Amino acid sequence: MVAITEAVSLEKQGEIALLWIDNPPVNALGHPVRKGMADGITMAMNDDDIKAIVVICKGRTFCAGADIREFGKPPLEPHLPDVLNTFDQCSKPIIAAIHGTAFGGGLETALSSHFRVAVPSAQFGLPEVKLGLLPGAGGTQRLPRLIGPEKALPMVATGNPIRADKALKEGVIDEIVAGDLAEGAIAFAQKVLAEKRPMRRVSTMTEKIDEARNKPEIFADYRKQLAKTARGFEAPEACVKAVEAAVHKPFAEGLKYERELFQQLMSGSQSAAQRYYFFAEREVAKIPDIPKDTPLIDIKKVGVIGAGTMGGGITMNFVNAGIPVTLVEAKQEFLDRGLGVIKKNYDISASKGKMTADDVSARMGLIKGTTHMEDLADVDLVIEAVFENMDLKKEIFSKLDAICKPGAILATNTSYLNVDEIAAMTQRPEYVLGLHFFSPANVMRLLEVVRAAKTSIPVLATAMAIAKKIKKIAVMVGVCHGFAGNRMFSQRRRESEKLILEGALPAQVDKVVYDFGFPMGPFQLYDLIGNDLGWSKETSTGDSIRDLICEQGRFGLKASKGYYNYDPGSRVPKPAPEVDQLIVEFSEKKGYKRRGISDEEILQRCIYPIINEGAKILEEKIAVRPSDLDVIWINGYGWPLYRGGPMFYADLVGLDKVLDVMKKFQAEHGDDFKPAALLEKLVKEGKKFASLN
Ligand code: T1G
Repeated sequence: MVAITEAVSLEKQGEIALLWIDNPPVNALGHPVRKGMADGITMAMNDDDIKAIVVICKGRTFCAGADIREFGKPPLEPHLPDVLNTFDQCSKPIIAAIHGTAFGGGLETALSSHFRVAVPSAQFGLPEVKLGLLPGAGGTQRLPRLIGPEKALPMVATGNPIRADKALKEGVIDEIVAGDLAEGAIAFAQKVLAEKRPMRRVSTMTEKIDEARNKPEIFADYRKQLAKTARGFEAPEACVKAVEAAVHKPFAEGLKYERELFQQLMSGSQSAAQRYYFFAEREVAKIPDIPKDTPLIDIKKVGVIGAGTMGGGITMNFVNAGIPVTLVEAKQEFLDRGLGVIKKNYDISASKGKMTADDVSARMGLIKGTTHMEDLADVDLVIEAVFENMDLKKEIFSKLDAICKPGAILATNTSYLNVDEIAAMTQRPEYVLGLHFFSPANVMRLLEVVRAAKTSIPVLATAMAIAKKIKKIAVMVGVCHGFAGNRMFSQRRRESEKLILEGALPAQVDKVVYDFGFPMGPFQLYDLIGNDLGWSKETSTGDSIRDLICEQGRFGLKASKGYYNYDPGSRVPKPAPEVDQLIVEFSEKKGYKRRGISDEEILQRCIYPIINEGAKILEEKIAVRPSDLDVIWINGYGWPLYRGGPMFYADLVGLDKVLDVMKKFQAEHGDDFKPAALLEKLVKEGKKFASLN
């Protein structure tokens, strides 16, 4: 074994050379790897004893892509496209031997090789588009040549990976290797030599792209699909353009065009935001005072109290991960209804082919329904998901403390309430915390782990670990009204409701927020959530727009009318002039002189208070770092990924501008806009929120 660089070595086994890449944790194609690959191929080319080359990686995976940490820094030669052209032009067959995740530049390395073999568990993907980029080392030109543009388009423009069996079927790889990968790859290389197989340079393949040349509908149809799923994102369209170029341009020109598109995206704010988010999503798991090796509590059985929307969704998360759940409801009829909803959800997934009927029965078999809280005596974790009523929660936690075994973790799913007060109802406050799931709990990936004053380190570490097991993105937050996400959300709610009193109407506010990149505007969202959440006929005063529309039964989508009207069964909001009229009359009755409000003011009043509240949350140490708040807003509230989250966006706008606007609004609209001390401090010091990450 000869070391070529610190990350690459060459091993000779007879006439086969193995080019080993060893760059933990994911064999990213950083400079030492690129240089080692280039020099290794040159060495193998110059060694007459070597007849074929196997490129293979140590550790957990084949190259998982370019080293994202190098982006934004001056690129060091050799550049990956040049290295891969060396692979392509090599006169000796190169076999890529793949395990783990051949992603991005890793898959491009494999595509530049002449043959590809893989273990059954390997995955293949081009996730650059998720970073706001596109494959920049020939992937958009080689993949369509290998499998055709129709199959290449979704891989390039969505970034979703495929498994080895599908890769074999579509022709991405030549063989699946059972047993040891290195041995299998060597055997394959020997077969190639023995059979004198012709070199298969993907760059020279034309059959699949020739077939597509007279089918413009391939790209037209795909663009129609993208318009719905990738609204506002720049990278997916660039991906389509690059794949289209593979069909219409010679390889060298296509490479050049791909490089141009790559550099345009790399220099744009969307890719900066999406690359930032990639690391932000991983940072949330790193909590300064929780050591990585903190001993965890083994969660073998879970209890959920409440079989409503939240309790049912929470239950599904755990049984999906193979963890049995005891689901408690006060009355059998509510329990039966809750179990019925869970079963229906699984049946829908099965009807879509996402799981088999056996999967459905296996998961339902993991749920034990009961109306006796005593049945929670043997669970390791209980999650209370009952109505948002503090007295009820306190009563439940007092009972749980007596029923559950010592060492069982007791969690509340409350969205707002004080977890310290709930913990005080038990003799085990160190085992009490909040697990705030977002609705629908079996779909939304965000989970706020609410750290109460006395919650212990092992309990917190266990919560973060179990969250990962049930495929949630867990963000640690502290105790305050609404923790982090909802506390920031309430700022936008207040402003949206004030704006329609001052002169705007729901449709204008919603369009501004929708055009910014949210999946829907505030008023359409309220209709979706339900305008009657927390409202009751008995206590309604008729002194707010919300009260007035609820008194008319305009509860929202579920009533086919809210701020908007809805056709039965449709979620598409239709204008409700009667509501607009109600808004105008009510605001004038309250003495508002309605005025035209600019889209810019609407956007700033819906976004900047969110940023300002985020600054306060950081001051109070309710959140660990600004990027955690961005992860919360992207995963819990639909903040557009290509804008990086409220704190990233604030840095992009300029904190000095945000501060100036907040002060202007404070003068015009009062102390709701009083700038956070942290915002003032950062502006004074000429720093960004990023300096706190
Ligand atoms: N560059 C740098 N670091 C990376 C990395 C990468 N590409 N991928 C992962 N890491 C770090 C990550 O930050 C974490 O670090 C550790 O590795 C484990 O990652 C030219 C331009 C491979 C499926 O987008 O999808 O190629 O927190 O926690 O859950 O066309 O990482 O431990 O310090 O995610 O097992 C394209 C991104 C790049 C793949 C493993 N490639 N990575 O998941 O572990 S652009 C990607 C992943 C490109 C070319 C273009 C996942 C994974 P730390 P992890 P995991």
